[in-house]
Amino acid sequence: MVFQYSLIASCTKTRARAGVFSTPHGEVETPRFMPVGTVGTVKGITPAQLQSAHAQMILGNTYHLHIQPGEEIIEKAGGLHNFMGWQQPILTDSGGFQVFSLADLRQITDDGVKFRSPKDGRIINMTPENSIRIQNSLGADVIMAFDECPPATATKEEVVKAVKRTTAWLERCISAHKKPEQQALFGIVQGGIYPELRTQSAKELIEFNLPGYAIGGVSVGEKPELIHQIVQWTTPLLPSNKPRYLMGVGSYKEMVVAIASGIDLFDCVIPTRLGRHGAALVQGERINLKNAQYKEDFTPLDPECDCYTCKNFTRAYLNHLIRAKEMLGYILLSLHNIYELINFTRKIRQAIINDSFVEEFGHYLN
Ligand code: PRF
Ligand code: ZN
Repeated sequence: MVFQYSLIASCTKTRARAGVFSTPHGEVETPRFMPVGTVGTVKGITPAQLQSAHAQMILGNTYHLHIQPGEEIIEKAGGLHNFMGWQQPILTDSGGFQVFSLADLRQITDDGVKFRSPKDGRIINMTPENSIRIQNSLGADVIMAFDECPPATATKEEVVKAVKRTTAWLERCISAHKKPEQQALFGIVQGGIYPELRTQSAKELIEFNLPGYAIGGVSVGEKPELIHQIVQWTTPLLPSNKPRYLMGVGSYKEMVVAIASGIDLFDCVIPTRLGRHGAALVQGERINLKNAQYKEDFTPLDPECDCYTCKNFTRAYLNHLIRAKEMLGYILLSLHNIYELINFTRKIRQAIINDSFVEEFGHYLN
């Protein structure tokens, strides 16, 4: 059945679980990291390369795709899958985070968010109805509710307001959603660093019996310990028979802590952003390939990694490409970084199935 979450195995020592989420464009084995393809491309990486990195679901952004090229063009192309040549699952974020973090001159009301387009300066009115209409045109398998994500500096009163708005906006998202059979609408829990507000938000959202739920409003500048507490507090409040998605988180420790609480899905721009800056994730550490120490290092980037980059090229070659500012260098590093984070979640999934999650990954939990 489409949008079904099937449990495959549960860890006996934590709330970690392995599952399969089915979508119209195929299955997503969870827990899993999802690469970010903001403007309809995972920067520098072809769909074939994404497949070779075991990507299953990738992200797109309503905010960016609405500004450029516009959802009309993507709809004419037959939807985002056809437009970008990716026939596996896609999730689009609602813009509810990007308008708050990227747009300037924005004006937030109960109706929605008005902002100036960074492309041509025209005023864009992003509302729950508009976000869902755009996401219906883009045609992703999973679409996200239009939420209000307050910054870490927000006062408690502002977070109270954001929780209220997020629930009211969810109701409007559900009414506006024209394709519930083809596209699963996920709700997003807000509530900042306040357990009682997280509880209220989760309780209000699960009343709508949506096919999946996300935790938003984390990793917005608060301390890592607070991220862990929020996730540990909120995740068990979400239905266990639906996928759970922690938005914008993709560091090793945060993912392990979240998985131990029952999170299934993650996304983060970190692998491609690091790659574009000449850096790689190697056995849990960030290394800068521009460093002189790699000039004559004829070993693979990560000898234990099976990605295309590590199987075919040396650190010396990558060092040369980055120093020469050759685009292949950034591409090969991005590809490795994506492979690395997806593979990290694949290894965790296998450990959950073997019931060795705590033995293998428990050191991240301290
Ligand atoms: N809401 C939405 N997208 C998001 C977030 C959110 O709170 C976050 C928070 N880190 C990342 N992406 N809609
Ligand atoms: Zn690699």
